Amino acid sequence: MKKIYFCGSIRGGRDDVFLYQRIIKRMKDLGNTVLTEHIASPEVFGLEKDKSDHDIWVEDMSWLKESDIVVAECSTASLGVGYELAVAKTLGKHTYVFARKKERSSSLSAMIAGDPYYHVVIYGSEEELFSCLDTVINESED
Ligand code: 6IA
Repeated sequence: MKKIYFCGSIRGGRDDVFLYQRIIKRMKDLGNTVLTEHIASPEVFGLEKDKSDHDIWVEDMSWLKESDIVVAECSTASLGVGYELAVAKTLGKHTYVFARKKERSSSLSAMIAGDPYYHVVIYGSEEELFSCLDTVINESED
């Protein structure tokens, strides 16, 4: 079972918050621990109001170091998620990046899509997303 650092957009926009909830539930149902469950909270802005940005960064960097794998849902672009992905690479974490297919390609930044370090999955349906998610989590078993 894995400790998973899940990344999803917060200040980048909350359009996919319910998708984040379903992804986190799926990872937990498979028996994993998700270190960053707050990403799926519709009240994240209220929950974090007593924490400074520095506190948030310290806590997140500590969870990132502690994690076994990193999973990011990148359909809503986020500066914070891009930063976390770069740090995850520096730390040598197995890092899986999911983004919805768009008509011609996806909206995923070329800086992530073009870096062979990342395991990138561009999915067409949520069924496909979950099937790939199950596979990558099993693949990453030590
Ligand atoms: O740039 P973004 O805010 O979209 O960055 C989102 C990513 O940064 C997520 O994957 C989180 O791991 C991390 N992050 C950003 N903000 C927070 C946060 N509180 N709490 C925990 N992790 C965060 C923000 C609350 C604030 C807006 C009042």
